[in-house]
Amino acid sequence: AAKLSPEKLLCQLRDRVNVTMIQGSDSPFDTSEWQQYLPGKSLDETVGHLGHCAVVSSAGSLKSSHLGQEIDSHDAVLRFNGAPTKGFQEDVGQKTTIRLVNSQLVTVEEQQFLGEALYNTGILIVWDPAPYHAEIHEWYRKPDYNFFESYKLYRGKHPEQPFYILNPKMQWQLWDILQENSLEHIQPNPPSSGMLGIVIMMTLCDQVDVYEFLPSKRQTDICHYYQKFHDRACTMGAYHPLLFEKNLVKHINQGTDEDIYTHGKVTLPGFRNVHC
Ligand code: NCC
Repeated sequence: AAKLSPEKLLCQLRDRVNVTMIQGSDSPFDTSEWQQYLPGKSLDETVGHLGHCAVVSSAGSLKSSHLGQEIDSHDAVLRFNGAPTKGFQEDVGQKTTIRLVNSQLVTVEEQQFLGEALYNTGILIVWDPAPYHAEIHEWYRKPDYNFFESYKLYRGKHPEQPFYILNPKMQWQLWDILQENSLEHIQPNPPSSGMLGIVIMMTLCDQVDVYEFLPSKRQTDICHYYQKFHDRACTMGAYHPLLFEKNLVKHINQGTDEDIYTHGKVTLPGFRNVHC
């Protein structure tokens, strides 16, 4: 597969990746039971028009980065899974506008998810790995992790907090573009939360700065900035096609290599600023 130019690749992402949240009108969620749980407002309506946005990976290389102030200067900040701000403000900031969580966390770590205050700030979005280009009904019958009950419990406890379910079709639309632009065969597993979060913010914001997705000079085998645990697979990928995601993001970066090296920072245009 020939590599597309960065401009063409941005157009492919803009035109082929459909970022949508499950709505009460989407069968099989169009039941009175689901109506009471799914948010009434769309994500667009909830966030409004966003200018400069930041996506903060959970990488260990954020440690001692002192990027907190810079990250918080953005209009909106997206974080992942259980990544905390408390105690780490100096490096990762304290603003959380959106938190993207995977279904494994919501299900397997249900006690923490329902109990820990860190989840109560901002807008929550949960996603679940679906079979390749599966119909929404097929996915609904057999999700990777059955997070639906936990979602409902959380909604019952925090009815005022916007909490969306990402429409699973997005992950494979994005995966197809990753595969088409890679010379190797990619394992058929969905993109990481990191890559999904980057594309979600590109749909909502004018400009997106991504921190420590492409590792800086602080690159380390420490998996997360908030844990002591070492595993190179966190940065390079095992289940998720992380390496291919990072190559693609590098290709469409509009910032400088110096910014990657010193800040682990990549700058991407929002889709409304992509002209095809
Ligand atoms: O680790 P995780 O990811 O929560 O990290 C969020 C995103 O940050 C980017 N990242 C992270 C660490 C690192 N050293 N380099 C990075 O680039 C990645 O883009 C990553 O997606 C996930 O994607 O949802 C993931 O979730 C964890 C785990 O389920 C959650 O943290 C909840 O506990 C997965 N780990 C395990 O299952 C053990 C991880 O594989 C993917």
